Amino acid sequence: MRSNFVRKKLKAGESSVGTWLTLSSPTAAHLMARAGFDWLTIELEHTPTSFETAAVNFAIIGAQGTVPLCRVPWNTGENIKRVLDTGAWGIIVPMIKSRADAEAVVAAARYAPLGERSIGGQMHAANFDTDPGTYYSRANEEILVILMIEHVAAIENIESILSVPGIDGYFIGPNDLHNSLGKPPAFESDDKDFCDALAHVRAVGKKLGIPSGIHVADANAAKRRIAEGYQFIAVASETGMMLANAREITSTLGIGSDRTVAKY
Ligand code: 3PY
Ligand code: MG
Repeated sequence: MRSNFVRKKLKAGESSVGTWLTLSSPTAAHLMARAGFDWLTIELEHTPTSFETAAVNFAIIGAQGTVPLCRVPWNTGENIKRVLDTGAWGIIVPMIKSRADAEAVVAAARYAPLGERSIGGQMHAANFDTDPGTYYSRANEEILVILMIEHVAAIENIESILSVPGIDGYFIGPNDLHNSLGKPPAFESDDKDFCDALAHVRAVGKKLGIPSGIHVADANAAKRRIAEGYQFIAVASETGMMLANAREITSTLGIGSDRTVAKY
């Protein structure tokens, strides 16, 4: 059975960098899987991508030696089960606000005795290049489970959330976190409430030994966050990279307009 080197890196205290795939495109997934990122996350929360396309992309990404992850549309057992059973090597679950939310993630993502994931499927084992029996016995040690911290309620409940057994890390959603603090959405800011929230989560995560992650806008921001000790770094998205480069070309040529280009 293949091994999830991203999970191992996080456990070893190392950093790991990836990006979001927001296009519903196996071609884009294939090409991005050769770009050198450790992992790629198929984004299902804010895109039209179907479970079927996601499954194709998990296989394509895994075949290139890159770890296929998925941000599920919402924290439900059905979402988590379907993406793991069709070959994702890990999940990123949005809007965790309470210990009960975190426990529900673990129940859906881990097989007994840690959780109550249901037995079934073929593509999970195929993507790990093994047979289903081996997958069932080893999946709890290979599947990466990341909780998104992106709401003030999560900041308040962070200690009880991060102490749930079976989670591998947390990942800050800076845009939603700003929004939930009543500020304009942004990847970064000097806003005191935002910075205090991040510092509090970092301190609790460190105390509990839970790796930290965050979404950033570009490579320089990734370097800064890694230097601060963040380990699981998502840099923008393939769409953000494509549009930023396109806008650089059009602005150099003096054409087009300066409409904001979304980073993810
Ligand atoms: C956010 O910034 O809210 C995110 O969800 C990033 O992935
Ligand atoms: Mg978000």
